[in-house]
Amino acid sequence: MNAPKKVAAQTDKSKATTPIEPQPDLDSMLEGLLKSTPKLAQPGEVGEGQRCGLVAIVGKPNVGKSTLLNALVGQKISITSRKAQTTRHRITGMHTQGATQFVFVDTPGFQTLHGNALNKSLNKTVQGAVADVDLILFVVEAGSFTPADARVLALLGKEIPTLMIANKLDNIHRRGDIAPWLQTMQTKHAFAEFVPMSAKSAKDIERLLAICEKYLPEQAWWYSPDELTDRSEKFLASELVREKLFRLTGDELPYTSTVVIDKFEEEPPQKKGQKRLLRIAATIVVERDGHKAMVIGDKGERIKRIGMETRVELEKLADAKVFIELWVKVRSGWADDEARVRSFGYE
Ligand SMILES: Nc1nc2c(ncn2[C@@H]2O[C@H](COP(=O)(O)OP(=O)(O)OP(=O)(O)O)[C@@H](O)[C@H]2O)c(=O)[nH]1
Ligand SMILES: [Mg+2]
Repeated sequence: MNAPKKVAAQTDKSKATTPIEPQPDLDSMLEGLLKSTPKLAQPGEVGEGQRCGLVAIVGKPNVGKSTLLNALVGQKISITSRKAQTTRHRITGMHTQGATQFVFVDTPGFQTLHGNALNKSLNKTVQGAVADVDLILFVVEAGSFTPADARVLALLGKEIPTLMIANKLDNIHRRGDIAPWLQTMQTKHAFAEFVPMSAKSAKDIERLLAICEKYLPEQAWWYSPDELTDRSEKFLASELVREKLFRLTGDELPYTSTVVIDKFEEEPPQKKGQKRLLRIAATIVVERDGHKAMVIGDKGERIKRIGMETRVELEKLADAKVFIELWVKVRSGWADDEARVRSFGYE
């Protein structure tokens, strides 16, 4: 689904892009960052007017973009796993706080290894997402900058303010090592600011929201303040199945498996006080017979667990009772076949 069109007003970019120089050591640099970030308005304390804008989250696979989106939104709407190439769609997540509505866009990790039809489609999604936004969060792993990161950076124009998010800072044990690295990052692109952080730290997320806020134009909100995503429950259901599949199969299952929802029916509550019921049937599509056996597992244990974990999480997310039935099908070569990639819901 497309993100909403922007309304006329634009950020005052001259104000917004004042660079913050990395300091010789991380602590003083973070202190500098903290001093430079305005406090967010508190709920109910509506300022001079509303602010609203689009913030794209981009980076190579597996740097933590979706983890970051979920933390910024305050609810899990984008699936994550320790495998690269988890996200396959552009996913919009909203966060409304004080007078400001942030509209974040999570994107697939930009692919540089294989040029198959699936990867071409994923890259097109990334390229589409960085055009016409107010701010870009370019995510890398703190202390690392590889050719794959450079290729993502090359997609970004100079005219949109871009923050360098050095994520997974919690993995860096000698913080002092990060300062010289940040210094070299200054030569890679005209970043508006450098934000070393961990997507898993609530404090860092709050700080990042405060930094992002000043780049958003003053304009009316696009969504009601309680909306969290533009994605449907049906979409979230298929994504959750894919997440459990990825997480429960370890490294042996190639990333080219996908999930198709065959049935998604909603029944109203039978009695007062009961929840509505979602009846779902989904097919996991894999490339080989061997993969099918892997997904099913010994005596069907694995597929049962995928279904059970999906149900538990979806029941919470959708506040409904869920019945889910899972099937596995083999469709060899689907990820190389452009028509089939499209028929499975990729752009
Ligand atoms: N230690 C640590 N791990 C993190 C952090 N952020 C994300 N991760 C982990 O990194 C892995 C990848 O996270 P994702 O959010 O799925 O990464 P992604 O960039 O969306 O990946 P793709 O969708 O495949 O491009 C997961 O195992 C996360 O738990 C962080 O700040 N610290
Ligand atoms: Mg992702």
